[in-house]
Amino acid sequence: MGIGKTTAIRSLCGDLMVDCDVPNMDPSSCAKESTTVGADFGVVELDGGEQLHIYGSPGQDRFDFMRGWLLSMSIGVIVMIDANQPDAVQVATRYIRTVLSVSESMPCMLLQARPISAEAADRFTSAITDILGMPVPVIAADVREKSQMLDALDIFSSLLVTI
Ligand SMILES: Nc1nc2c(ncn2[C@@H]2O[C@H](COP(=O)(O)OP(=O)(O)O)[C@@H](O)[C@H]2O)c(=O)[nH]1
Ligand SMILES: [Mg+2]
Repeated sequence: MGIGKTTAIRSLCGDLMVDCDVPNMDPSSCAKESTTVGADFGVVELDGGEQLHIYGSPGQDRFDFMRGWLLSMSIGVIVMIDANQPDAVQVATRYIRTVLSVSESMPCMLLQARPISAEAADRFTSAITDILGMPVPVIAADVREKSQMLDALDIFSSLLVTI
């Protein structure tokens, strides 16, 4: 909660998005006024007239069923993470394993959504690669900045065309 899913989709899609935010009733877990309780949804118009549909799945365990449903119809997944958090490696690998359990060939990318030092970013990426036994693309972006999110989406799109 609070990593920036809704902000990221709003940056990318502007008015072409629907958010599912409601007041946060669990301020002890996260001091945030609102939280996502459904799948945020937005549309990005791609060059060439195609559309990319983006869904933001809530992260909390009680929304496992929704993640499963969204994954079943996804062509790729971006896992957003704050790599400064002490449990970031465990959390990220758990989400990636969930994605790969649905489809071993699902394009998957990690998005570092909070500023992090180059050393910490390297440590994070190495730890993920060691645990999963495979490299996972990791990029950093400020979700509030449209241009950075478009660059991130560009890199992600290049993973999609390899499937
Ligand atoms: N200070 C700071 N705030 C950020 C950064 N990235 C995102 N935010 C803020 O974090 C909050 C994320 O909220 P939201 O998008 O609703 O998160 P969600 O629960 O994952 O949908 C927003 O208020 C963003 O403006 C960052 O790099 N620095
Ligand atoms: Mg949200």
